Amino acid sequence: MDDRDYMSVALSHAKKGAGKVNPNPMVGAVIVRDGRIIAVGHHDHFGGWHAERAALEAAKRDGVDVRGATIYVTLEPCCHQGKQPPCSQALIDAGIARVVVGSADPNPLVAGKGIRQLREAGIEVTEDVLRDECDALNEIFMHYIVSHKPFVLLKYAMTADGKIATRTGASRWITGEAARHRVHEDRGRFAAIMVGVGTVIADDPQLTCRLGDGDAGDGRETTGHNPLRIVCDSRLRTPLDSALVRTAHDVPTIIATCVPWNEPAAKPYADAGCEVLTIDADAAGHVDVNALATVLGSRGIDSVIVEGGASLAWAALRARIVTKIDAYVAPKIFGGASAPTPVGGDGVETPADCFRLTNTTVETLGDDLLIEGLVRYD
Ligand code: AOF
Ligand code: ZN
Repeated sequence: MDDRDYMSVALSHAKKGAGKVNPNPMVGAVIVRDGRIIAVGHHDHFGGWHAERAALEAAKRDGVDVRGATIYVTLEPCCHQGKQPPCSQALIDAGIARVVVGSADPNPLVAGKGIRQLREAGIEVTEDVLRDECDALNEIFMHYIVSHKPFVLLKYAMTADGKIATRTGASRWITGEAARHRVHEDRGRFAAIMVGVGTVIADDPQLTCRLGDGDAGDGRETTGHNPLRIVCDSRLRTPLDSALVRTAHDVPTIIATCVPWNEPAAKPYADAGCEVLTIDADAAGHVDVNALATVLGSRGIDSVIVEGGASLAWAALRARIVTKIDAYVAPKIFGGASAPTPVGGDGVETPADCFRLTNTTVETLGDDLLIEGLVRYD
């Protein structure tokens, strides 16, 4: 086992915090001495012990001595007093001899100071081990901690001829099991999921995280962390008997609307357990999604999946709030001049006006393809 192998173990522990630590990062730690892993830890939930502390406590519990040992941490140890005491000091006090770090922490309260403090105390520090993997795991944290705006993932599933439904509006299912499993995994790690009211009316989705075999919207037990559900509904057209409203007492649900929250029309939604969040209208009279993203960010919502439909996708792109796009492509053709496509609105005028993706990757999931890319605004 070399440094990369131990960091890889630390990464696997970090992932246990998925969906529970937001808006904090997922962090894992592994303590090694004489080529043996003597303790492991991870940041388990928001406000809980940091990974380093969890590993040190595990060692203490098992009666193992960590003096002179090496610790592998997926993120630079913090050096500030937050909800938890600084990890850098804890490592110094514990007599750790070497610290191996994956990602640098862009949090302005840390940003290199954690590592400097360790070095000043005479601890050997190795940086950037599996840096790309560690950075990728915390793409949400890295974005949110500096921008204070949620990381927005625009996700859609379409046929090879670019349709998200048939001409009759039927869309279940376009992609197969493996692709749908990935979508539910994302729902488990993102803080919120957003749809337009048109999607609620057309599909009556549940928008919960169901990591079972398939999800037919059949009310099967949910598993995993359910994201906060948000409907962009400028005029309060969400059906009161929709699955979202009916389950709002169990799964947090926001209706973002231009209707004032204290209007009589808003009351039945509030009575059903929804939060009616009034947001100014944009130029087209819809909920201003940029203003909405700012409000969500200020509430600690670090990540949102935009899951349909076409007008919301366009509004989010035009407002420049989309960070990343996940385009699932199924090897099928629906055809139909009126069958809907993923991004609606007015669209751009010339090819040169397009939204471009960078850092693109293509993955095969069962019979389907997943094309991923970051949106470049310039
Ligand atoms: C670490 N190890 O496991 C985590 C770190 O409010 P607090 O005390 O939980 O601090 C949160 C900040 O600490 C967070 O923004 C990030 O910079 C860092 N998270 N650091 O050394 C950990 N979760
Ligand atoms: Zn810490």
